[in-house]
Amino acid sequence: MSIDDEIGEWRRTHYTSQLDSRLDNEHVTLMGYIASIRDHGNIVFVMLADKDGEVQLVFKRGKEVSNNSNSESISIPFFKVKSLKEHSCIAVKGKVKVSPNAPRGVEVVPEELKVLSLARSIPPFSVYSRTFPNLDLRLNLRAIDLRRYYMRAIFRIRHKVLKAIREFLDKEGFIEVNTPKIISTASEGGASLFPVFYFDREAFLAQSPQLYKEQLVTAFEKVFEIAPIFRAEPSRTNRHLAEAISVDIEEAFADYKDVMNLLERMITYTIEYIVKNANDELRIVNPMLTIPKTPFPRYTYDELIDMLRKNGYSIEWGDDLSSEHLTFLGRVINGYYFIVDWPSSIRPFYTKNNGKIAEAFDLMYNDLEISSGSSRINKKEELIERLKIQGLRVESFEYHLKVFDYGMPPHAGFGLGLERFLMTIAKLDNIRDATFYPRDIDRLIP
Ligand code: AMO
Repeated sequence: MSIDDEIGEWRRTHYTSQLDSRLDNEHVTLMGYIASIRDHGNIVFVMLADKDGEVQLVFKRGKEVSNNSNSESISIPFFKVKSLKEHSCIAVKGKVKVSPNAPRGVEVVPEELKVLSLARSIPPFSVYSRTFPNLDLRLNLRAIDLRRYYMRAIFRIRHKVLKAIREFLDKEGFIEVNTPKIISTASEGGASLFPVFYFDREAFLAQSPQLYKEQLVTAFEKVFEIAPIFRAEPSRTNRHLAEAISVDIEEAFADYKDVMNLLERMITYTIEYIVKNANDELRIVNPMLTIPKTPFPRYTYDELIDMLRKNGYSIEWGDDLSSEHLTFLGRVINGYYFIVDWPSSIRPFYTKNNGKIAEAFDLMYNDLEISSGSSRINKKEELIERLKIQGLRVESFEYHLKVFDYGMPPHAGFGLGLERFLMTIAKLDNIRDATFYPRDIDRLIP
């Protein structure tokens, strides 16, 4: 038989984070889930967690009979306390007591208890466990996995990172836009597209907002979008998702050096914001986070090719850097750094170049690429030429090319992978922990 209660007229008076010694002897109503239970027979300690923190509840046997005149008496049948399981959702009305030994310096002695949802199963990890190696098991129970304080800290940092980025770009005069995610043509080359049925036609999920954000600079000059990008990445790595969040910006009357400076300032602004405003979370995930020094080092592609060759790697000019190359570079160069002036043949068709070298950059953190960007081609004929060189069908891009007939300003921009940036801030080994339900070649459910 279920003992679940209804919330009824009860409403929370405080979050656990608001409880302190100034509330000694006050009556409070708390709600949340049970983080842990220590049962000592006649006394049961329950840690009640809510979105911001936790507090200890002390249930004592023997004070459970009430229903008479004494309103101070406690009316909780002890079998109800004994039936509690971790993760159950409860509400209590009770009295705050100063208790120097309790985790918050206060505890709460409940006088009434509602079991709003009694847990039927207990996950195989505690909310206090920092790591739990079986990722599949965690992902199958992801909503509950996020109750772990470690995961909660990551997601709270994620929220603050987004807040800081929006704040920064707003101050810089950018406006936030949204562009279609169902599209007719590739923007980043054809290989990694997800096809979808679109009424009676074939369409694709957007790999990036690239062409649309370029078009938007004609009217707004400075735009940004924070939205999903879709990549049919068949590889199983710790840094690729099939659905990721990209922070995209595009700016008119600017080149790649301008947007590199902007990106560098955006990174440091965000990290400074996190260092100042996410103390509790950093203590759990990355207490050593420091604000990186600027300017970030800039290496040309040529310099790195030389460095790789001198260290025994065989690489032809024009080859992309492989994960093996990046692993080596990440060991030699630490923290954030730019790789600039790439061969144009390995950059997307819209990248401005002199025929050989592209005005393009990647922002790296050790061996991890977290952003890439470039100056863009703003002349129609040049863009048509690049489409042909890269073997793309010019007709498929007519809708985009025609915008260039009406005065397209010089412009530049970048895309920053939110989950990858979060990996650097929260020191994550696996990108899957930077997102709720990672989509990859093996995972479509939940
Ligand atoms: P690019 O393809 O390099 O550039 O993507 C930009 C950034 O997005 C992130 N990213 C990913 N993150 C997780 N999983 C993936 N599969 C994945 N793919 C990309 C990376 C990467 O640096 N249109 C250009 C950007 C621009 O020039 O404005 C673009 O999409 O952090």
